[in-house]
Amino acid sequence: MAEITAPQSPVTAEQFADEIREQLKYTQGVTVEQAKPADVYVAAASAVRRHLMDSWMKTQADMVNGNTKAVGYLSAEFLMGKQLENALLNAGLTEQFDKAVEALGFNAQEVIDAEYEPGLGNGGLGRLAACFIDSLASLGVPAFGYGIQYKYGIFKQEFDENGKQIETPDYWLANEEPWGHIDYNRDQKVSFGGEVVEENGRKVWKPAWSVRAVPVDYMVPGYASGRVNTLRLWSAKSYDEFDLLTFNKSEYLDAVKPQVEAENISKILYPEDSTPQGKALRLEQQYFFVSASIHDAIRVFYPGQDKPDLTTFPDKINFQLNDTHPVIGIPELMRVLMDEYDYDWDTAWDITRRTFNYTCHTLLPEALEVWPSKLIGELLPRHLEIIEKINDQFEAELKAKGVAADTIKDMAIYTGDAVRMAYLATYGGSHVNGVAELHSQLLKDVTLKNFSDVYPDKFTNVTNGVTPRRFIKLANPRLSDLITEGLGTDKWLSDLELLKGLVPLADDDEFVKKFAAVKQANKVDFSNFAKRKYGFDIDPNTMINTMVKRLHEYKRQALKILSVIADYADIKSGKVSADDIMPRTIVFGAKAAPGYYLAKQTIQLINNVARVINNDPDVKGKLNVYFPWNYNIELAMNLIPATDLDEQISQAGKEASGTGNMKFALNGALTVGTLDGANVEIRERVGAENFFLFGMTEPEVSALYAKGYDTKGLSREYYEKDPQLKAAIDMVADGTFSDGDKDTYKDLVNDWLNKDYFMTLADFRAYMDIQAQIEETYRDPMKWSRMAVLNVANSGYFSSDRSIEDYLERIWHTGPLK
Ligand code: CR6
Repeated sequence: MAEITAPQSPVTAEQFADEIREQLKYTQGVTVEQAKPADVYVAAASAVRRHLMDSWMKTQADMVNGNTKAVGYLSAEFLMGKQLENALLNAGLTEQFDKAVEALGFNAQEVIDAEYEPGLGNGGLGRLAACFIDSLASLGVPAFGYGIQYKYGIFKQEFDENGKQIETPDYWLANEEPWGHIDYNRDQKVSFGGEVVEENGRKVWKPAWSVRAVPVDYMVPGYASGRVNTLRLWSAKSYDEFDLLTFNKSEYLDAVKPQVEAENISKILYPEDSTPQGKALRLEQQYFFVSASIHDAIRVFYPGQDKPDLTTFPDKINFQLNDTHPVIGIPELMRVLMDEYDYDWDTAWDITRRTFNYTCHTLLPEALEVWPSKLIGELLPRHLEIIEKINDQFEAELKAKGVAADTIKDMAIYTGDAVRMAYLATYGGSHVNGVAELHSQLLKDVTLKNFSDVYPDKFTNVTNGVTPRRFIKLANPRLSDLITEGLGTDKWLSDLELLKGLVPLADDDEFVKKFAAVKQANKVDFSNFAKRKYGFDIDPNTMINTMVKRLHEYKRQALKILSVIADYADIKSGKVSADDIMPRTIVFGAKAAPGYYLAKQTIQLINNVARVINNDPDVKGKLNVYFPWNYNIELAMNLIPATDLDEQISQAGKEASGTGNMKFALNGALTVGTLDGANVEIRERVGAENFFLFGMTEPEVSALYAKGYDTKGLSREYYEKDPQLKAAIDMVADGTFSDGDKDTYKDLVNDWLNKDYFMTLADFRAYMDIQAQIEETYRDPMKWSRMAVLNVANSGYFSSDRSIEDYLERIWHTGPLK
């Protein structure tokens, strides 16, 4: 019998059933007989919250009274996923729940399915924030997640009859949401606009309008740590609900205008990912949650004090800036310290610099936010003054260090017209980190090179990670059981490096067969899930080949679909017999930003390739493409454990890290990928022989740009020279996937042949070659499964617990609560 260390609650299933009954009756006012699964879900959520309450209060008290510095993770996105199963796991109530719900006459899965998934993030960055607060709690480190409770999360994706993406609003709060507690008594006032005047020799900001920031608190239970941290998401409310005078004149809409305007601030998550959004509302959102959070932290750590000693603030809490979105917090803390608490500039600067650290998540220069000075001046006039002064001080410092004048100019935080938030963050905080080794290196060598030359010690790396609780234990219970059996303990769930103990089992045929059986059972489950949810008929006896991530040119979904088309063209032209093809099911999941034209065209193409191929008897059962819409965490948790082959095929030097790659490796999928982001480290750990590497490296990419690849139209040469590539592109151009219409994809085709900035065509041949090698390997099931076991065994490093330990050591210099 394996050693079990998972949390165990003292209550029995009968007691838990009584607690659910009680919630149903006294809070919701429904009998068990009247209750629907959605009622039972709310009742169970409330019941599990009660179980966590004492730990939550104790964690907060210990945090304020103890002397362990806390972490404030400031993030515009927290992509949490459904909460119930995770809360049950961490409260030790999973089994009790299953039995209790059944005893009440319900199906546990139906109750779990009743939860609506909150989508308060775009993709990797938001999900990383969710993994990080899970790990902080699991390690017992006192922490707050601070963000925005958007009323509408990332849009819901549908496809129309032409395969085009349709975005519909995601009103996730349409039904009762039992997890967030709205704490009207801990609100904060956040102001905007107006002007700065001099009064008695002091600068005084006279704002024009204010909104009320109301916190909505979510518990963040740790796994086996006894700790529960807080995710505090701010919701914007108006101070002037309603103008009665206007209302009485029957101008109803005008009467609610101030309310609507104020509440707009937390209305919607910007559906953008790695592209700029010069929208005033976005800056309002950023300032809104950061200002409220800073004031909140002062309230929490200096309770009841009018004149707190804020020189100790950086010893109470360190704020991590998750990308540039919260960087306005730097001038805000300066303003609070000087204008609200009377500190002089130098003291305020010292406190600020010691409080903040910055994580950069991109290499695309256009994704580093730059705000027009005019906009900041209108919205936050006092902050613009402070930013100018920070810039003056910065320039003087650079001069004193002997930096050349034109370099100083290149490094300007404030250019007159604009404010560069990444530069402000780099100068204004203690540390800057990238999210994978290659990325951190490129930040130092390219993106922030001048800064790293002057402040080399500021720069560090923390490779991303994912939480094994959600992405192995909850997503893949079969594999979890097998790992526990193989290791003789379940301790790996809080110490993922223990997976290394599975390495010898890759040579144990019995174990490898069990492992393959787990994968097969997961594939059957996924096939059923896909039938139920999408009406798809996925054959679980084919290789499941997955590409899920935001749709972006640099990620190169186009490369994948072109390879599918090339295979299809080979069969249609008789060059290859369908019988020789290894049966494969290709599954895509991806949302495109609503304004991203080529990304949306790619979605349309994938959908139509799926339509044509899946209906063609010539390739039936051999080559299938499915594109389940609205990719989200629920779909990820069902698809990842069922995947044989994962695609991480971004152009080298563009994907900062990737975190999907880690989830797949940990669930025993093999990866086909470029030397990019965290792929590099995954491959290093799982072994080059257990990873399908292809394509240009980052230096090769740079060299090809230098030759003028995208400016001189060099991609066309690849098209001309490679008949297979030519056939695939011609098939897109000739209307095969658009009912004969040659215009549907003309912009996409034009881009491939004349620009192809992300070098899809240049990597095509290498990609086709590696796919041939993959097929050959897959035909040997034992070999494939052994490789998969070694992927799991050697991926323990990619736990977000390890990432957080690196942050603790390299950046935050704090640890678990005593
Ligand atoms: N899009 C990176 O592109 C990384 C995550 C989390 C991203 C991705 O490679 O894994 O952050 N960047 O670090 C941004 O969102 C700016 C992402 O999710």
